[in-house]
Amino acid sequence: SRILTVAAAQLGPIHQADDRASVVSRMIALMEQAKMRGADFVVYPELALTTFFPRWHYEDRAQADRWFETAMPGPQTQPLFDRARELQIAMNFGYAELTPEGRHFNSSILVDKTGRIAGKYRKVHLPGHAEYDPSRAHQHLEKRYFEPGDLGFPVWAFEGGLVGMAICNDRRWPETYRIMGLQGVEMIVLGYNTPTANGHSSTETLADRLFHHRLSVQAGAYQNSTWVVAVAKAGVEDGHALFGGTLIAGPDGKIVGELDHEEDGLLVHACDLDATRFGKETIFNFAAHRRVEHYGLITSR
Ligand code: CDT
Repeated sequence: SRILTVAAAQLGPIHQADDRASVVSRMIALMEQAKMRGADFVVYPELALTTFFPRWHYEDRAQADRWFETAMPGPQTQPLFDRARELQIAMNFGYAELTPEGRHFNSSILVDKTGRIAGKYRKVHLPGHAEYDPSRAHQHLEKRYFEPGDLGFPVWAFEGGLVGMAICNDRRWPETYRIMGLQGVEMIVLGYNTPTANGHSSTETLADRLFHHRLSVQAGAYQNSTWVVAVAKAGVEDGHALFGGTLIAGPDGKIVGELDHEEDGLLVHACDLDATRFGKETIFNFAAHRRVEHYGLITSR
């Protein structure tokens, strides 16, 4: 067996007034607990350093640039990298990326135990809308503040396994998992910020929304025989609720653990990467069983 002990590090709410230093110190506290519990790899949510700012409409979109990082690590995130290197723990977290060319992405990075950035992913599936929409109970302006990711869905040889990343809404799309599955992925890490209420529906319940979250993650795990580590930013941010549901799904699609609260907290599991072999060599042996001659429509429209 090849064990990668992972700690899903859920963050509770981050309000607009919470500065990066306070968030980084919360992340370091979770990292230290993760290390004490034997974790090799700590996984934080989407946009881990800030409030979920796409809920706020800025007429001048440049005003949203305060939520973006222009360097990684930068002065405020360097302590997180330093502590990870001291503790010899790998990490993944999401952040808003502003490139030197002025491009904006919803990004996620893999940082190895030496503190080196080993991989970067930029969110491909951006939900929501680009203009203020009065018909919605709340705004979800990811299409205003980010452009779609331009790096595809790579996987990396990382901490003894093949690891890939996705971000939030990506988890609802089977293509996300399959592209990584085709590269032999053994663990997908994904962070999310999902509103507790559907901005378009007053009948969809929290239970419905958690069901769709689990359904998506479990199906992706099973159909590609991979571990999936799904980590929430949760709780009520400046009056806006995000659900929890941080969970780890195994390569058979079963949930091995799930958090039941919306605060900062850890879910630790020793994931056997060799447990992905069975599915990959049998029912989901892609080379033996896929029929790509019938799949053309998926990429042509
Ligand atoms: N952050 C993110 O992608 N959230 C979406 C909410 C979609 S509602 C416009 C999600 O799929 O969870």
